[in-house]
Amino acid sequence: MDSTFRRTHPNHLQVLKERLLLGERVYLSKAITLVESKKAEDKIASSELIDGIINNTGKSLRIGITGVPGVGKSTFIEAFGSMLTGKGRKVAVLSIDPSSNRTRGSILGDKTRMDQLSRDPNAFIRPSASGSNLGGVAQNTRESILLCEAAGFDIIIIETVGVGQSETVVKGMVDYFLLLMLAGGGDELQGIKRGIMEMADHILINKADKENIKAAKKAKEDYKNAVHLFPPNDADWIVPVGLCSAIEKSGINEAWDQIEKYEAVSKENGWLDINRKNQSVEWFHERIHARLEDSFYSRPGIEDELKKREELISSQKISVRKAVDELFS
Ligand SMILES: Nc1nc2c(ncn2[C@@H]2O[C@H](COP(=O)(O)OP(=O)(O)O)[C@@H](O)[C@H]2O)c(=O)[nH]1
Ligand SMILES: [Mg+2]
Repeated sequence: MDSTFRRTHPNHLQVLKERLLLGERVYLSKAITLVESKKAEDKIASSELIDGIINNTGKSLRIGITGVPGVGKSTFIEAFGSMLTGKGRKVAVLSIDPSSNRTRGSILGDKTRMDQLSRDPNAFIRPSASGSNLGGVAQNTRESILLCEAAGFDIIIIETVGVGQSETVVKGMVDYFLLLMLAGGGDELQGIKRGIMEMADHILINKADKENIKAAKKAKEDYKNAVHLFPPNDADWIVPVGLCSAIEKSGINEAWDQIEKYEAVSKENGWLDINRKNQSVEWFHERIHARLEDSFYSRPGIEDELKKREELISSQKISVRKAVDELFS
């Protein structure tokens, strides 16, 4: 949100809140920009905004989508999201990218893969949360989810863009975690670590089309066998393994059927609720850690203080314990 907006609207925050609650996407965008801002005054306004809409949140189904770059996540979301808006749902797509050196170009590249969805009045696409600090990115995305919900979006899709740590972070903010895979990736599961497979609520082998079909069917059986060996998950849910082609739009409806089934089962057995409560408590502690770190490293003169002690520690003139004690005394 720029300062012009603020100057011309003395009650900018109230206006922002009202228009957001009306589901106006332009204001949803502005609200997300506000919570992503690092400016102190914007942080205060963000807190007030989030606080003011908190009773209008929590009613969506939050779905995380992961898989190696190129597996077809964006193409899948285009097909899947359009199918959902066709059923009258309102779909928001956020992406999470912990890499700092990502170019604006690749963000736009993603956007063009969701061409149809980006023109759909019942969809909202925001590929912006990125940065080198994963904790900060996660915080922004979590608040963006709340803002999307307040704006009436009832399906929130989080696409992981970066690989590595982001899967765990996304798993910690969604109700359902969908892993896209490719057939013929070899024994090492295409760089997807076993841990990530164990986090999945659903495995879909994408690009099951044309000459790829046979290999995809074989992969499906292999993954099915692999999934059977995993310990049962907290949701008491047997992880389905399916096939799809995001390009040919096949397997998309079947995937949604499974997700609806999961939603029904996990509402019924209480897991959806328990999981969200656990996630909020985790988020709370994460924020405390972040605030402590922030306030420590922003102390006046802290850089010199640290440098001085680093040297003393390197030359063994002081113990690490003593150096830390001094900083907190
Ligand atoms: N044959 C085939 N190609 C696909 C399919 N889905 C995606 N692709 C292609 O795979 C490439 C990567 O897709 P993209 O959606 O950007 O993958 P992402 O990096 O996981 O988001 C693009 O060239 C897509 O056209 C599919 O179902 N079948
Ligand atoms: Mg993508």
